[in-house]
Amino acid sequence: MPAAPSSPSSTDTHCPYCSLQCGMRLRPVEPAAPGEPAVAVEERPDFPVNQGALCGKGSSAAAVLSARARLGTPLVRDHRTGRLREASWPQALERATQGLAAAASRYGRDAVGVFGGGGLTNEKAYLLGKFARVVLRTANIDYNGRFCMSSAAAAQRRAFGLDRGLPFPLADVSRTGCLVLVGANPADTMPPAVRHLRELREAGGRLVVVDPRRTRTADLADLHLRPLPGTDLALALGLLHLVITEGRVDEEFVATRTTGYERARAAAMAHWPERVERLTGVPVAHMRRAVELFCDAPTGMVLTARGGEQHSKGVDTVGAWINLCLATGRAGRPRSGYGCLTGQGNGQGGREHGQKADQLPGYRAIDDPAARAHVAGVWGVAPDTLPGPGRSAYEILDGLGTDGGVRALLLMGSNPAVSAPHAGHIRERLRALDHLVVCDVVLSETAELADVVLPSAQWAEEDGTMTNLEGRVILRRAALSPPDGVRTDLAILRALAGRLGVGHGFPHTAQEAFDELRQASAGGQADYSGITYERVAAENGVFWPCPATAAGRPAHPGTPRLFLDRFATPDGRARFADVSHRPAAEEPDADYPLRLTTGRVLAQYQSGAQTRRTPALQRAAPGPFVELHPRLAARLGVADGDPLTVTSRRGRATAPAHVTPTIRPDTVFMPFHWPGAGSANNLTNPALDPVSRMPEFKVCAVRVEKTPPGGTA
Ligand SMILES: Nc1nc2c(c(=O)[nH]1)N[C@H]1C(S)=C(S)[C@@H](COP(=O)(O)OP(=O)(O)OC[C@H]3O[C@@H](n4cnc5c(=O)[nH]c(N)nc54)[C@H](O)[C@@H]3O)O[C@H]1N2
Ligand SMILES: Nc1nc2c(c(=O)[nH]1)N[C@H]1C(S)=C(S)[C@@H](COP(=O)(O)OP(=O)(O)OC[C@H]3O[C@@H](n4cnc5c(=O)[nH]c(N)nc54)[C@H](O)[C@@H]3O)O[C@H]1N2
Ligand code: SF4
Ligand SMILES: [Mo]
Repeated sequence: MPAAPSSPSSTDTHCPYCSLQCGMRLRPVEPAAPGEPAVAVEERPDFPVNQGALCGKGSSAAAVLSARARLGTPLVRDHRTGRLREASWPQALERATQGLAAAASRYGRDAVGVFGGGGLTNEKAYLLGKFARVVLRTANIDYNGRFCMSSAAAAQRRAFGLDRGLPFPLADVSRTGCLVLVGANPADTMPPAVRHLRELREAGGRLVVVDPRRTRTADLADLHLRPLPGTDLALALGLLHLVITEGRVDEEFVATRTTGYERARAAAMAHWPERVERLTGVPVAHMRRAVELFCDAPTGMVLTARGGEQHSKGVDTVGAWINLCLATGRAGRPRSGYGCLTGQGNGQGGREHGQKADQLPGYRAIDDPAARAHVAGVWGVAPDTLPGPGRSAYEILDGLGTDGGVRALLLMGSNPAVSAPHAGHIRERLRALDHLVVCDVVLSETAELADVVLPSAQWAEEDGTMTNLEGRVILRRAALSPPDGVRTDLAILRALAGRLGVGHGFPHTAQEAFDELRQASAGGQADYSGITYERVAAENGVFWPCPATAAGRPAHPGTPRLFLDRFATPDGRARFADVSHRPAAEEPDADYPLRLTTGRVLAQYQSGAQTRRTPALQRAAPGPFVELHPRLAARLGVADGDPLTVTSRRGRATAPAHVTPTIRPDTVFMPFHWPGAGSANNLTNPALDPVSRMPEFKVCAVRVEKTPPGGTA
């Protein structure tokens, strides 16, 4: 679809926040006051994912560009006072590189770590990975995407041989027969996507929502299943059991396009409906109804998000939902399939191009000799100088400042002091570092702990590509120049590399970085070599894989839909997962009798670093709360608004009660967007999935008490 014409002075670009990467237009305006942004956000109806619609975060995104909200100069920690003070760029860069180099020479190269973010552009993620492997030569680089869709990625890889959030454009969702949303609340987390759900319903399609809470998304559904947090694996097995016993297996699809069915079938047979009802709390009648809706429809999709994935069994849980799709032939066919709603703006591209501990650009495995040789060739280094796989995000954070752990950390695009599980412990670990360098646009809670803070330019001030939840590579264009005193992340990496003795290979422009990334990705699974800035702009995004073609040949069109002919496994068949129910890492007991689950609210984004600085959003969602059912509230003698203390084995959080019948009586919910006393991550359990290393954000055991006047319970 051609891009709609924009007025000569306005810039077509995309939202700085979530993985929809909604199209928007930035129009130059006279700043309302000195230091206020010189652009206004406007609709851009030609972008097919959001068709002009924006949520409140997108429409208020210009606020974070204002001088009031953000960092305007580098900061270094003063040895005498212990406080951060303003510094010049040369001073700050010198201090930053000295600290990194000192740790490497004292403890070895792997004692220097890099922690990235899924909000960074492809170009930044690529150069951050290159910086770690070529300049620091450390194995220990990982990113916050590990906390996001790593379980779905691992499960998709296991089943399909490839992982791309959605294997089809988001708009296909409105044309399927029955959509099952597992642990996803797009009405709050991706509001413009709701139009596709509405279109689905208008076209006669069915919607099933699986969530322990009756969310605004569940309100749109034909059927709402409310499992106990942490029991989706059992639920999916129970549904497969019914599919089998009711004779609804697509035998022909199973025989011709899959492997491993027999074991999956045996596991499902051990999860009979009554057993699953006991484990999940979902009545057998509701399970039967779900199977009826899913199998009676001619086509079907299952999409998972963090509710089903952020578990110490997240990979197996997603595997069980994929099994359901495979057994019913709802995969690798038009209007059918499994997909993951990725979360951050570039959660997808961020891992494809080298921020993940075990991956090189192009979605290549870092322990594959051919992959190493290819990427080393592009980087002009010997393959054996490239480090091997490093530790995962939580494991890096957990080991900070310890023997054998990371002693100096470069952090770009994440705020783990608020967003990591067991965050009280992680804040201690961050403080125990010899040296912490944070590149951010604001003084985040993590930047407050740093030795050096480098102020970065942001989305509207620089070019760069992002890969949205559909695997569509889109282009953000600079609409403004960065304020004085602020540098782009690309310029920061180039300066750090230069001071650490690598004076080349860190380009000046994002487009040069992208052209190198294309070469590095060529021949890999996530092949971007045929994608150019010009094409992305002209075609409203290009879906990977998109290999370059020989001169004179037509360009590759990109791949909006995957797996229609074959899956990306060596034999072309999808693999059933051999999975069985297991309990959460921490189940309730007499001391901690309730389940806590955590998630998001509409008006705040992640650790809140940006949205808490946006006045309209902060007014809409000013602070944390504890959602609990009226029956539980009555049992605890709690009224709406009463101050509550929530305690887990790891810590305590205090926040007002929000009494609502939309939650299960055995479960409480807290959003995680705020630091301080009400921070949900004071409580969460860092138990990791054995394959994806995803922490169990979505379930731990807690006690809830009314906070007595003047103190904690
Ligand atoms: N407003 C807003 N939007 C965002 C973000 C944000 O911070 N704020 N972040 C972005 C990012 S990075 C991400 S990853 C996405 C996340 O998007 P979502 O996954 O939609 O968001 P969550 O609120 O984390 O979780 C979704 C639902 O999972 C449910 N849930 C909790 N435990 C369980 C369980 O055990 N099983 C099941 N089935 N469901 C459970 C919760 O009740 C919640 O309604 O949102 C993106 N969009
Ligand atoms: N309890 C609980 N905890 C969770 C979750 C949950 O569901 N429950 N969800 C997890 C998930 S899915 C995620 S994705 C994580 C996210 O949690 P975080 O990784 O903390 O994500 P953000 O808050 O978006 O942090 C991004 C930081 O980068 C900065 N930034 C933005 N743009 C740029 C840029 O271009 N350059 C630089 N240098 N900095 C930039 C922002 O100001 C901000 O400080 O939280 C996880 N934590
Ligand atoms: S849904 Fe996501 S991408 Fe779209 S405007 Fe809101 S935050 Fe931005
Ligand atoms: Mo996320």
